[in-house]
Amino acid sequence: MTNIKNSWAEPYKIKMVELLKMTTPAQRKKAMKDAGYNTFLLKSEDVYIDLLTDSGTSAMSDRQWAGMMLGDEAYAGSRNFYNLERVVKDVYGYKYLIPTHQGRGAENILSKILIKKGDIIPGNMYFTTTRLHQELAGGKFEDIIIDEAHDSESEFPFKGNVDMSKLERLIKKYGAEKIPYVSVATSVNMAGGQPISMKNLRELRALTKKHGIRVIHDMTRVAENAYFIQQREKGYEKKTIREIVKEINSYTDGATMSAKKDALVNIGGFLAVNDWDVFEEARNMVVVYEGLHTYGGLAGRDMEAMAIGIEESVSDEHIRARVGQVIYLGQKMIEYNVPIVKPIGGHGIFVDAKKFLPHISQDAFPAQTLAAEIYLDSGVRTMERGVVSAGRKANGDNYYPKLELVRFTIPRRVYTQAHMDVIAESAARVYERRDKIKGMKMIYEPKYLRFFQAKFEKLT
Ligand code: PLI
Repeated sequence: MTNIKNSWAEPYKIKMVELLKMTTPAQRKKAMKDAGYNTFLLKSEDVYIDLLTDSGTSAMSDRQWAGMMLGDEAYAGSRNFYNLERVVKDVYGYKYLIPTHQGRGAENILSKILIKKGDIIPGNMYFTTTRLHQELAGGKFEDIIIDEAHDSESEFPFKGNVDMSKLERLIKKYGAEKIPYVSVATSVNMAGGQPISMKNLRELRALTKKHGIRVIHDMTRVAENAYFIQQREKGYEKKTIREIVKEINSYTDGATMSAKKDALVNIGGFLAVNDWDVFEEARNMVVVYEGLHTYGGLAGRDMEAMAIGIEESVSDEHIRARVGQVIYLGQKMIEYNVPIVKPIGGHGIFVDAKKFLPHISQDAFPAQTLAAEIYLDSGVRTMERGVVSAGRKANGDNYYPKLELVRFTIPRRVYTQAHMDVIAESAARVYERRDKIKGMKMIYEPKYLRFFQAKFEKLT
């Protein structure tokens, strides 16, 4: 009896299915070449299992779809806005809400309000759109995540933690008045979906309070972070995900949210703050960039689906199955000796392309190459999270991130365990023939967020 596992299973059953197109190797070869070896430029109908992102790709529940029918499409004062406002206050604990079309809409508004030219924004690793909005507003991002986050093999349980000594050094060097806020993410995306601990958040709150610096939370995947706190941090074993999420948020002054992830909707986001002055300015600015402050670029039905999705996202059963599926895939990859970032994170498996393809230099884009090879093998679409995503500094030099990763991102409530097996087998097959794989050169590079639209050619 003692050997019987206590498995998780999905806390839902399937009511409708979407048929997938299977492709031949020849079709994939043509599609990949036409897409300039950039998985972002593939047509979705040429993809079998789509692990490009967990953003906006979740399956909504029957309740969310029912909520869509209750959309109040008034230009001003939609009933759905007030529902969303109530849920954000109740579940997340922030006082004031400004809806936006998605996360970067909130980042734009917040950066414009809080950042002045020459300001420094410390953060626990960059995120592409977040850093770009900080830079466009005249600020400079400084990485203050712990060193372990840059090491794919470190098994430290909270690799999303802020290194307080790095933050203290920045405060000393520039002065607190040059730091409008610390940008702290839960489930740090670029580190592999790694969590920050509650203890670290408490320490961050204490230090920033002493210096009068705000903490702004990128809460895109806060519920997944809460799961790791529940599983790994002493004192939180018996707390619910909902309680942990609320406590995390209580150590911060405001948040930007891409509701397309945790909150289980296909579009939507928001800015939420506790400070009336920031709210007042944001409420005014949102009219310029998104729409009136009671819809912010969303339809009433989108806000209703989001309000319901937020409630579903903090259920313990949901999160256990969600992260459980990611861990299942990661363990399969480990069994096949595929080098992945450890510990396994919350929203996907991050394969270490430097270790997978050690013969390809970072200038020949090992992660971009590997993402293309996985697609060619099986029609599974992944994405680069390495030197292409990192982009260029203001002086034009490339950023060379230590982590050169391919992200196998798992959409929520979409794929089955059998899909996970097929994905791991594809990674293992490509790993077996890794020595024969050559790198690529970039033949087209757009100015902003180049990873979305860049094109490549295979080196011969
Ligand atoms: O894609 P948006 O504009 O709704 O959200 C931007 C955004 C902000 N923060 C974090 C941590 C993200 O992961 C994020 C978007 N992520 C995408 C699209 C992804 O594929 O990971």
